[in-house]
Amino acid sequence: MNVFLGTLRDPKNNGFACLLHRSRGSHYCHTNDPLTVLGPRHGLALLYPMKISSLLSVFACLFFGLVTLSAADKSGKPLVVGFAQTGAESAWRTANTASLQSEATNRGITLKFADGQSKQENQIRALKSFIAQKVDAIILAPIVETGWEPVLREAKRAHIPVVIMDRKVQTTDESLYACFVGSDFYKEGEMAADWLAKNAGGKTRIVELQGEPGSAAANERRKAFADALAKHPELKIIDSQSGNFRRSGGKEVMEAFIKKHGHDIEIVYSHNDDMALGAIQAIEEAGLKPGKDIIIVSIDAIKEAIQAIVDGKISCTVECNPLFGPKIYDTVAKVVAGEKVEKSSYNKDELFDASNAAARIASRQY
Ligand code: GYE
Repeated sequence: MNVFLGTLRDPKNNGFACLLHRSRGSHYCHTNDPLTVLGPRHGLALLYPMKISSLLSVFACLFFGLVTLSAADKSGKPLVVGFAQTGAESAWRTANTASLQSEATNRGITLKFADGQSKQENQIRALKSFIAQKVDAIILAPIVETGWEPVLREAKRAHIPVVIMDRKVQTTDESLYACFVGSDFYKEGEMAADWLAKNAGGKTRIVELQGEPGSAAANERRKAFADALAKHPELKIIDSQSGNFRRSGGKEVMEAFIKKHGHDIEIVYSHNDDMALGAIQAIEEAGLKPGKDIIIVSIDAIKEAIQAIVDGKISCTVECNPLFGPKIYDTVAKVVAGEKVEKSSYNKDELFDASNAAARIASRQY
């Protein structure tokens, strides 16, 4: 039997977390990497891949009994969690799904996964099914912001807490969900605009590739960028359309923009990296040079986009970290246990450009 023993955290080491399991008399300690066996026969030697400081704090934590047990309800039964994902529109999304699935396995959580295939009605159906199955908690990554109240009310009536993950919902009643965990999309849009204001090098005419219409990610990234540009009247958005956060969408919309505006386009602001990478294809096929003729600023910081910075094709990408499996289940465990949690908790994101991309690419995990 595989028993989850707990999560060891080291606040001094970027919140480094190690998950401990016991199986057939051996202990397993791992992060998101494949299991690192800490069995009796192996002793300390196999902990070598971990940083020594982390290793010391693991034992310090054990010694002082700071192990946080999670992933079980009050009666000790493993948690059953329903996860309504938007779909698989981007590399960000795939990494997010993988993070939640692998972390559920690590913690012995039974995860009921529903792929919404980019449709709100599918996600609503999934939520209703989770409620009927009486899951312990629901994680919802809402494709759009509005239209959730009736189903959230059903969950509340059934006493099933809903943790909103990644994108926000708009409700008139905040008690309909337990809390929100995700990135600050407004800040991301602002960071992209600020970078541009400092580094546009005389280029001024912008086309915008918007994300999923009606999604919090697209709404906030759009508004923040426009608000920030108001302070820089030389920078102008000459056209804006949705590419639905997809690579194919980014390519198609960029082709149409090039047809319509030709050499007038000097800058692309893309709400995610997949669309930016699609736009690069369109720009190159039109015989233009991304990064030179047209500069590109984007959001997500997937590894492929960091590579595109190294290659000189993307100028900057603002991170939006999708790997919050550990954080989301820590939150779910607290909510299920009736503990108080922050109503909105934001991940910390940073910016990548030519100054740091090459040095950081090897350690990118998504
Ligand atoms: O930026 C995009 C994804 O909601 C933050 O959705 C997420 C966005 C992300 O498809 O790549």
